[in-house]
Amino acid sequence: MTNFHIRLGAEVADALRDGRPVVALESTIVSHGLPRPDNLRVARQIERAVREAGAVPATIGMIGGELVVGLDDAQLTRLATVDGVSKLSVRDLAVAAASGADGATTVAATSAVAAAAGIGVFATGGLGGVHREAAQTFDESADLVTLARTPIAVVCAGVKSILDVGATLERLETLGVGVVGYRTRRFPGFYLTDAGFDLDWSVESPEQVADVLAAREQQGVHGGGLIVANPLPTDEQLDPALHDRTLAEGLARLGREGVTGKAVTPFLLAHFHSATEGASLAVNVRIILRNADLAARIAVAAAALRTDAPA
Ligand code: PSU
Ligand code: MN
Repeated sequence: MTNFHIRLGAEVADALRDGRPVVALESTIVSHGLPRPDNLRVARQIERAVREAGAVPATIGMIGGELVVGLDDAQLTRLATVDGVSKLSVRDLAVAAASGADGATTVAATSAVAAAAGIGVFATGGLGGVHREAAQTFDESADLVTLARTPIAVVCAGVKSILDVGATLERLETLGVGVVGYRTRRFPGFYLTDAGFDLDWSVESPEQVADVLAAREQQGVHGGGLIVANPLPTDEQLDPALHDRTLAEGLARLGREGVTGKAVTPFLLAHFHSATEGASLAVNVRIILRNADLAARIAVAAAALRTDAPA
């Protein structure tokens, strides 16, 4: 293969051409973040949530070396069910393409590809961030530095407590990535409503997020990403005692089993899913569906602003 251009799914291509709302979705949560067989069912549910809120879903991944924005159902099924799907960050995209690989894109890779394709809003569950022990291991997700240079709004429920949340927020500040709480001034902790840190800014509506994006573009000063942190309501979070117990066990297993590098995040997520007997999975699914809905409403508001704008 020598044509390595990004392929747009037909529906996504039409929507982008017509200026209709599109929401990017990542595929690493499907291949590496959620257990089979729930992963495929959930991947389809996420796309449905985007549609129900009025936008076109564009799940991003690599099929046989081709980067696809708007995977069709057969391609989504392939990434959810075939063994040997690679986890692709930004640096892997070209090598994987030249190797003809099947791959799932992380938040970093999805953001970069979505922005390159002209998509401005992205929904996921949780971002990668600074790992605990990062002072020794230097393990910090490429999600952070990629968002520093990628003009996209990412709707997420913060970062998981498997990470060092405080250090992640400090790095986001250093890197110049905007962070706003959606109807909150507290940063969410994915499974938990509140990770224990204050935010400087909150927004109250999808329209207000669309205004932030319009302001960024018109000012032409800041080209980086915006994190829209959307917490679960407290009555829907994972039981905090169960959460703390499971986390302590998972971190101990990491050390005992010598897990490092890009295997760390999938390992801890799988530990949560099995150790909580599905409770964390149910919470994870609620988070993603809520984020998909909010991202779609932001994309709708942003498209309306573009239409209303004087030429
Ligand atoms: N956080 C989650 N679920 C996930 C991930 C993060 O709650 O599945 C995935 C995302 O694709 C994210 C990646 O971009 O893990 C981060 O991995 P790493 O820490 O190796 O950068
Ligand atoms: Mn890492």
